[in-house]
Amino acid sequence: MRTLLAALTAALTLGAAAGSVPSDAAAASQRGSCTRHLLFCEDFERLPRGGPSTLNWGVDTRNGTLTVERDRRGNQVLHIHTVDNGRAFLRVDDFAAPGNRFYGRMRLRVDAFPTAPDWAHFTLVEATGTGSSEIVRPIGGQYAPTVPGIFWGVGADGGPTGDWTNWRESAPVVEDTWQCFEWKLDPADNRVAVWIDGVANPELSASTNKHGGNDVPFILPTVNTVKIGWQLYQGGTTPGAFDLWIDDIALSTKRLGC
Ligand SMILES: [Ca+2]
Repeated sequence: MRTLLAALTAALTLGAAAGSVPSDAAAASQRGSCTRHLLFCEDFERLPRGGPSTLNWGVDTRNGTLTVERDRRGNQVLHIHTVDNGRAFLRVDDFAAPGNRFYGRMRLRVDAFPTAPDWAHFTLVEATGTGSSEIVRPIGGQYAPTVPGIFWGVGADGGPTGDWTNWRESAPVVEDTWQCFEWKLDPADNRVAVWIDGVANPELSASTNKHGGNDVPFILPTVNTVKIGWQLYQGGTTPGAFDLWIDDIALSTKRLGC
């Protein structure tokens, strides 16, 4: 089994290096990616196509839809569609990580990011829980008209640090391309970290006294809910609707890689 896993890992790595889309699409269509012990996993392979029907996660939408689709290779993915400032999330309820420390991983392709209104702000991953009112947003971004550009940034809202998105010019978004996003939430120093396509970006991070909000400590909640999808907060967007595809979602006590 170990040899098989090693071979699979090697195959996946080669696929990633070759830039196939997504890297394990062919393999995933046959065996799925939920093969290890994980806190949560969804590869969409066992779900009927169409509106999601599962007991493993919930749906949180407003002016948005979630649809399980099959791509050209037979791999199943989640299509997220929202209109203007709508939202559509897959919601993991009753989540609990040992020691409140966990990693997340997903593959993602976004058709187009907002170029209006100015400072259009979007969130793809949100973690909430008890003990702190911070709504932690490890994966999100913002259109910055001053650069101009659209950039990823760690953010939060709802807590003492306020509403902030620490977008970084070192992390420009890439449209219409499958990428792998990983994040970590660690109660040690209340640290948030992000990797894109396996590469850590130290600017995509937050910790107790180093974050993008008010000058007060940033404290992670004991996470019991994780939402993955898309929300944009301002109305009057360009484009008028948003489409993205997500696959191979996993939450784990260990970093999974891509
Ligand atoms: Ca899949």
